[in-house]
Amino acid sequence: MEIKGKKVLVVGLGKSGLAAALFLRHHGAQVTVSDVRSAEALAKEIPALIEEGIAVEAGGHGLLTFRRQDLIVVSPGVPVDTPELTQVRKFGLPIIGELELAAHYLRGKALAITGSNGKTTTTTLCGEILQAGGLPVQVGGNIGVPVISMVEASREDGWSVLEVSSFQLETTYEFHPQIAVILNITPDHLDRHGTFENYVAAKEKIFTRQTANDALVLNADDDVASRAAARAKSQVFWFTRTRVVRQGAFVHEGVIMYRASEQAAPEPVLKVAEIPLKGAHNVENVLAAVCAARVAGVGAAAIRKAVTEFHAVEHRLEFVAKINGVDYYNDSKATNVDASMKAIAAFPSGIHLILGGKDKNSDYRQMRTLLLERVKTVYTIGAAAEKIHTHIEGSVPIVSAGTLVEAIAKAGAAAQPGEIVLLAPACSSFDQFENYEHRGRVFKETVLARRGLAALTTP
Ligand code: UMA
Repeated sequence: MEIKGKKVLVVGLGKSGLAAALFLRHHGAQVTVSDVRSAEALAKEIPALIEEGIAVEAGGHGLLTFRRQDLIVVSPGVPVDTPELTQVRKFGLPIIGELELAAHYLRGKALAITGSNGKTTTTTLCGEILQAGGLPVQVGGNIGVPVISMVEASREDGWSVLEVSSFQLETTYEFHPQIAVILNITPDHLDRHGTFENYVAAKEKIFTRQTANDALVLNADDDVASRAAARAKSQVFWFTRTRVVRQGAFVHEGVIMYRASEQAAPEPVLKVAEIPLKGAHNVENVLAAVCAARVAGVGAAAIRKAVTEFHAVEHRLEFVAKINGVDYYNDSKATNVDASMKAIAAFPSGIHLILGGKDKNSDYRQMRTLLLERVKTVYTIGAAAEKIHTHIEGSVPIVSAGTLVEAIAKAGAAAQPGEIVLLAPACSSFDQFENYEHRGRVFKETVLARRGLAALTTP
């Protein structure tokens, strides 16, 4: 893709927009950045951009600014139906995402992982396995490192392990990972994509450009993800906890096995009991990583070493502290209903569950049975509290807490030794926090302060 001398607009000045703008400028484009945030809010970013010769439009998107361009690069968080984008699309102006831009420049092979849940854990794990296997590897994408900022360090003989979201995939056209993984597809981000079908279609773009030389790793236990097989031109590898597959990874008598093809004998990789992560969903994540890593050429011994030494990713069912016999877990990354249910399913009973935040047009009614089975009390927080209350009323007791700090105080006071306080909010964080990491940090800091206090007051 030739960008030298072209007029390029970057929409959104978050992590992706900043990295994309600098990349484009360094490659000789005339760059403008447009963001809805005010100049004051962008005071940290603007001077550095001006110094680089990048123009900045702050405080809103101007249609004229959009119309003047040769190319538009959008940040993942910018909806594709933003009015200015809809307008210029009519004139045939190319609009791509930051991932698509990066795909044109990234050297070496890509292992891309998508799914509604488990992406961050599986991406991190894949990175560690490939590294243990001696392959040159870098990890990034939705996990927090814009792919465009990985271009410079990418190598022809190396791998980029990428967590990719539906937001990023929606604006890709040539993105072509040699290995693509779809972990699962359950309703999420319906506020952005409108319908579940649109969301699935965005996810499936991960393999649209794949050929017969590429591999698509799919969850045989997930109906929606499985259906992708019919549309793939690449070789499909399956992973499953519940059956035996002809090609892929599965569990046999407590051992994770990998089978390279129908003709090949299954080979043992590691025991399920050796996985150091909690929850059945993490067995799925490990199966997916085993499968992808074997396809990438990593041997079973290196995989076993990396998996057994792996620790939970921050904000993902992360153990924070035990206070007066109560365990506190931070699953701030559980930003949708399915993720929250997976976190609940990791504990047999006695859960004090903190739910709420910014609603994503989600249906919380699906949680009722599981709540009855395992949860003692729900503590609601944030903008979605009322809707959650209406959806789960009559299942378990609900305490309206308002804020996270208040919810921790109330749950901590009610929980008995042996019980769990779990933040698995089923919502995004943007009503009360900068992002889910911020929410997770507030949870951890509040819990740790409580532990300090408990230590002082316990004789
Ligand atoms: N903005 C506009 N116009 C709009 C909307 C937003 O100007 O119409 C501006 C905002 O004012 C802000 C900027 O765009 O200044 C934010 O852009 P962004 O939301 O794309 O955020 P980035 O900081 O670039 O982070 C993005 C991903 N964010 C989203 O997808 C919402 C990060 O994923 C990702 O880590 C990062 O790129 C690096 O790749 C976060 C996320 O929440 C973790 N992802 C979703 C998820 O996991 O559920 C998909």
